Amino acid sequence: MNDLINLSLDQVHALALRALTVNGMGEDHALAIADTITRGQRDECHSHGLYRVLVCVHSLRSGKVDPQAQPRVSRPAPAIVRVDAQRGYSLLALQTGLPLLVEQARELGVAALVIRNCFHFSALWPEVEAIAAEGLVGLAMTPSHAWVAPEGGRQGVFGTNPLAFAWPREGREPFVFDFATSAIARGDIELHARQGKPIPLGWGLDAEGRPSTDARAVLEGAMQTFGGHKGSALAAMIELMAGALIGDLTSAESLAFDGGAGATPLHGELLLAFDPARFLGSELEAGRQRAEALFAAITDQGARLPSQRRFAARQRSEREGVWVGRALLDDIQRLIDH
Ligand code: NDP
Ligand code: PYC
Repeated sequence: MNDLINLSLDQVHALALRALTVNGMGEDHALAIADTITRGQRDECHSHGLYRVLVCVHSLRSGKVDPQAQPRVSRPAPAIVRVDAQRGYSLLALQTGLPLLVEQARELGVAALVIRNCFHFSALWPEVEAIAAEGLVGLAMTPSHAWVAPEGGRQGVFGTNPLAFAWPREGREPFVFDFATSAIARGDIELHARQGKPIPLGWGLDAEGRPSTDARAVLEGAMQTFGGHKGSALAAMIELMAGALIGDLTSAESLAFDGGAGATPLHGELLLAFDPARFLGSELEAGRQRAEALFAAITDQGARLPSQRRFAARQRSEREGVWVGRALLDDIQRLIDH
């Protein structure tokens, strides 16, 4: 039986930090990663919370990641901030680039942050929420490994390619969505496989291309896109925008680089920031009110906004801590001990 253990957010952070640093991750990277993992666990995003410690440490031990890499900034055009992560994890590069992105978006109205050459494991909502916290509209996307078949096909071409968006709101949480363009994040299928649970039809195909509810069979076969051809087209767009356009690896190239190591994908990320004040000028307040009318039209009929579940989990976790399965804690402890 997988008992649940209650941990405070400080305990989650300390555990992640320890597991990363004893396995050789540089202090600055480990802190940035532990922060993001703690946020994921806090918001009950289980596929991108403490579970990711296992993947990050496995990636470190594979020797592919540079645990001390220091990001390098360049400015290929006024609206483009580029940060080369130098084959380190993405989050230090993000920390370096975000203030520059915000500055350029305020100056020009629109700006792009291009992160290249990074190992990327994390959910994108913390990244677009950070943009919205500056009063800007944010959009982020990234490839991963080619695990996802195009609609009508049966072999992985696309990554699970998340797309996240945030719209700032006065005095309240932003409007945020963040989802994989596959039917579900791969991390969620991995969690089902760890717990021996079946998955719903529509998430993936087995190695023979047959729809399957067996999580392990799908991990060895191919995942499916969400919304059929629509998710397939969005996944292709992300390969183009956050791969070919920014001069970094596609999901197929990332998987080839991995060469069976099972490490975190290596590729790039594209983040865009839009300044409503620049778009709207004297009409800024009217624009805000029109957005609020849209949100009210959704919630007034009982539908919920994306991220509402997450924000509620955040409040609960800050009050009561989080519940983590003993099996996961034992696996993390083993990575600390050996
Ligand atoms: P989900 O399908 O669980 O959720 C996607 C989004 O839909 C969330 O914003 C969620 O809000 C919202 N949502 C869910 N149900 C409803 C509803 N009934 N009404 C309104 N909104 C709803 O996510 P995925 O499995 O697709 O992705 C999970 C995470 O995995 C993401 O954070 C993503 O960034 C990450 N990921 C990262 C990858 C990487 O390469 N770095 C690759 C793939 C995924 P809420 O959270 O409040 O439920
Ligand atoms: O859950 O699909 C996923 C994922 C890929 C890379 C990081 N998370």
